[in-house]
Amino acid sequence: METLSKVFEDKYNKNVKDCTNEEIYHGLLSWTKEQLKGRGYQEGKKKIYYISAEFLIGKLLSNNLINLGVYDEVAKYLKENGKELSMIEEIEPEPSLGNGGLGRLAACFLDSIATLGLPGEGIGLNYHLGLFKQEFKDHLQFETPNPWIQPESWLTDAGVSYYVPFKGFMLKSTLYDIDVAGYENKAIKLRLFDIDIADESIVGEGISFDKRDLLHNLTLFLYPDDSDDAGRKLRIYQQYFMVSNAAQMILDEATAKGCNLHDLADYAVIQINDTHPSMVIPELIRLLTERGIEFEEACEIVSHVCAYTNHTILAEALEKWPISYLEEVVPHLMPIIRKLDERIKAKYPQENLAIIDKNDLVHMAHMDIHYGFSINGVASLHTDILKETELHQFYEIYPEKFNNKTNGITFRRWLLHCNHPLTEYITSMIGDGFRKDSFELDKMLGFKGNQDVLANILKIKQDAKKRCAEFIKANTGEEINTHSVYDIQIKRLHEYKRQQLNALYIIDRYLKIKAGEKPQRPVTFIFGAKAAPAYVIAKDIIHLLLCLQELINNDPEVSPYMKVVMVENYNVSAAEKLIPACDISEQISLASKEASGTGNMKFMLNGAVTLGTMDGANVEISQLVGKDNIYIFGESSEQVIEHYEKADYCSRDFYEKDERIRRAVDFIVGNDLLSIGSEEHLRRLHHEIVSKDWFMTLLDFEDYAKVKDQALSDYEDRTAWAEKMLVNIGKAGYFSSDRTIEEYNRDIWHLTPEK
Ligand code: DL6
Repeated sequence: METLSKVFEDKYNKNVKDCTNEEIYHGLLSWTKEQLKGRGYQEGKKKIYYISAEFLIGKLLSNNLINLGVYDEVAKYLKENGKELSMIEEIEPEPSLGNGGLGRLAACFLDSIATLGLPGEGIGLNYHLGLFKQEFKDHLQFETPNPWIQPESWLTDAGVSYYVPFKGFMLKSTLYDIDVAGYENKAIKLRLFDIDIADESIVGEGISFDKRDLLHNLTLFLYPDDSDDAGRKLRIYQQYFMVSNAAQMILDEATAKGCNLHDLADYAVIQINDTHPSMVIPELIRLLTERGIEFEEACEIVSHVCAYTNHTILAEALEKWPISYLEEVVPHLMPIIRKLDERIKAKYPQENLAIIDKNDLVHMAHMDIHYGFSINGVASLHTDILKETELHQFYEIYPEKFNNKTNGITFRRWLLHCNHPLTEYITSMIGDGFRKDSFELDKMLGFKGNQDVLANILKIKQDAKKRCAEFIKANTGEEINTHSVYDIQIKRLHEYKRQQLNALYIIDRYLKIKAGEKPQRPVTFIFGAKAAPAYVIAKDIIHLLLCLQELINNDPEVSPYMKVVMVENYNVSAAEKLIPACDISEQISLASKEASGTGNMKFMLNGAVTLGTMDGANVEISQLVGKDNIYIFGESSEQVIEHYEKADYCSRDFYEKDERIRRAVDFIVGNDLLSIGSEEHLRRLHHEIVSKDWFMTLLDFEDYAKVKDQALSDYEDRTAWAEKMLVNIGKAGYFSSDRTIEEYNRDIWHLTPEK
């Protein structure tokens, strides 16, 4: 730690003992950046360029120290000098450069690409303000700016710039790099393009700003509110800026290594993460033709370089841009897109295969599928649904392009960093091989009947619950009972994820307690979620949860038996505190709608038991742990898809026929909640559930309540529950993103790892 001590002396002329936590953070930041550089970068002839509009990297200090293999040493050195690394971690601002699963997956993938020694880079945008900061006032969500870039940060100016052409003007980019350390391996770079003239001062009340002021707003926000035309066009500006920079850089790097452009596929493979980067296809074709390659050959070259990952089957999330918007923003791409479409129409005249449809909408995913060489879903059920239903017409013509890559999570962040006690315990039981070969976790299963091991696992969970209660107290002001069951649902707020189903269960339980049915053990229902600023019903659901929190936690007759807490400004750092403490992991999306989920994997790895539908990766979790170690409820994806096809689901029927459901739903607009919350929000939500309920909440209510009650009752047999925890931990090895990235490389990228 000599070099580290020297940093504090040189930078502040002080001994570490006398430094403030802020000074220590900044000293550690510059020291860690040096260590990362010293490691060197993964190199190789062919590189993977993972292009994504989101990289939800979270705080980086501790993760980098872990991957550099110096975490314990640094923590010990600080302790010896009277400082706590956990306090220093708190100083770091969180880069929230993503919304949820898709962005967090991209961050996990970078960690695994580096760890496996693959030459690669992430490419995205350097948003000055990450996903908004969420504040609760009057039981409502408000959004405020979320800056994360300080004068000293993880960003390094790469000294690289490109000019990006838009209609009538050019924008010059600046490239910033963030080094991502491999676990005990070299680093790779996350490359974030920016404009120097972005201006945070144009942000007005909340997060409002002039969406047409492109010269100042282009890289200001992750996902500008796209509920109006100006917001949607700004997205196209952002997306094109990202991919034009990426394409120029990729071609430059390849040519510098000796590529003659005809052989680009030997130098570069591009993973298009959802459709946000899809314009890279016509942009690469444009640049190749500018550099003298014939259009037909350029199409052929690009088709061997680009691969597409689909992350959703929600129709509204599959981007379709009006031609008129593209003409306005990137007119030079439209002739190329039209030609790409004509080539397809000449071969496949069916309307549902077209890139440009009869309403003049450009289907970005269709372009990816026709002109990419691989298309993958992110969990086995999701890929099956893509093949059989959503993208069936494409599967019929390109069966060889379709493949599944079940998502994964990096264990460095989601176990080693967020749960030191469990990591140390596992290491003491099975050695540290699991850190590099996650399947070694399986060895934990050998201790299934061992009472001491089970008791230790329960103790580790209990300690995590205590730490989590402190976090909740600080975040929400609520005191929670650490001997209650922690039932946790943390994820984006979306109707398909069905936080409202959980809310109805909470109301039902509240009514039972009021009627004298006192449960033997209290339950704490914990939520964390941000709603997209323009998503009205999602915000209404947050309002309901906050009103329930107020009502229930302040009712002396009920609060000893149950509490509700909604964590404010849920983000990666909050997830790291909540996940180790969870008993029951709520994964209750309507079957067929959650492409995969990755929170489900983080929870199981930390010894929570899943309560979920047969959706996304829950299906694979249930196959791995077996039915005794997971709680499954609700209709299957086949049944749900059939309801949609026949249009035979009517929520009002459930509401009218089932007294229990009606009482819970009507409670939303009863006097208890109306006296706390806003009538407008609560009535709108009530109406939505009774007369629309697009994601079939009421269909699954009865089974959900039954299975959840069963889980809560099983929790009382502490030894049997600890066995379920052990099985979940032991079987989590499959969900390491190292496994996922190995599969991407084996089937799609074909890179040679550096040893
Ligand atoms: O693949 C990562 C992640 C999945 O785990 C989630 O199930 C899925 O919802 C998410 N997809 C998106 C894209 N848009 N939508 N909705 O965020 O990807």
